[in-house]
Amino acid sequence: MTIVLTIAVLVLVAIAIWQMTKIFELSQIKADNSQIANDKDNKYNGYLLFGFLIFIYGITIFSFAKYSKFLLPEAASEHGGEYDLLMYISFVIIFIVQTITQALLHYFGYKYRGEKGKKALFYADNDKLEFIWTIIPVVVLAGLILWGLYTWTNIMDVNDEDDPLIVELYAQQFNWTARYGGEDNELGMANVRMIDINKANVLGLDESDPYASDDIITKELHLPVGRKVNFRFRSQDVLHSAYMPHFRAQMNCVPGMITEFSFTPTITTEEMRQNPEVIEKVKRTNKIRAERAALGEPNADPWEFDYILLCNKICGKSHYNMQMKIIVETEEEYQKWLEEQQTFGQTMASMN
Ligand SMILES: [Cu+2]
Repeated sequence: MTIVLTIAVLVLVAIAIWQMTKIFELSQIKADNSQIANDKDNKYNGYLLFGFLIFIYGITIFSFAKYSKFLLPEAASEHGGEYDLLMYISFVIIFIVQTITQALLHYFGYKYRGEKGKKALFYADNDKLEFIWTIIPVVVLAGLILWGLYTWTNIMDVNDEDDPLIVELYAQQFNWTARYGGEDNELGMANVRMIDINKANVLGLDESDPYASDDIITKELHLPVGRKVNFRFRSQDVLHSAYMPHFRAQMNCVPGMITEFSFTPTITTEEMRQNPEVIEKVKRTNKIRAERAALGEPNADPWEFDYILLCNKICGKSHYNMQMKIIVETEEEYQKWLEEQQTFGQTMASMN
């Protein structure tokens, strides 16, 4: 409400100033009513150009200083570094080109402003110049694209080398479920048509499939550090997208088909909590939370960093809250946790 009122006041003040200038103009008898820009106008507009240049540089510096802290911490997966490097190099190139071209654009706009008696030079073309400004972007863009394609094929190569852990991520409005292959590391057959809520067969596993009985269904995603994980994604209802920002991983979950993605986690949750950027972020968040607690507002409990799986497709009204905790831990911790979980066979047996 305050924002609406503030905007209304600003608009009214602007209208008032505009009206007053008009009255002032009318009161000047010897006003120059010509619509053609004179040297003074052109010079004035030239300076405004410089003003605008300072504005865009200023807002860039301001954004770097103020918002850099919201960037993700170091990548927690093997391929993440490669991905980040590609992005940062692209950023740097865009930044440099943008800084130089904007300065030139605004400077020449000022330098060649209209002046009485000044005539534009007719200059048809210059092959050498055109060659230079074509070949430089071609080389740079081709380089970026080829490097991007190379990185993309590397990242998207889902194969069974290095004994990967097989995990299914199952999406539905509005939660995630994980399924592990169990002892045999092999997922049992599943289909949404076989979902049987009465028997707690929430993922539609084929009860007659021998691979299914040792599958483990969980509501938390535990991953052993240093082991490759091959994810299979399914969706029950609409398009979802499994987004694991700290691992630089995202894959759409499409009803009626299985999509795949693979990565190797390299940093445990405990180690990531010691990362200086993460410590800073936790500190900032908990400061806000402490303020909320003092005011008796909700969501005020102290927060501890955890990796997270988010839905990154707007899939319905509770989309914003479709998330699952990811815990990266040592092999021993992971095995210990796994042993505490019930297998699908055990769940079924307890239902009968
Ligand atoms: Cu979703």
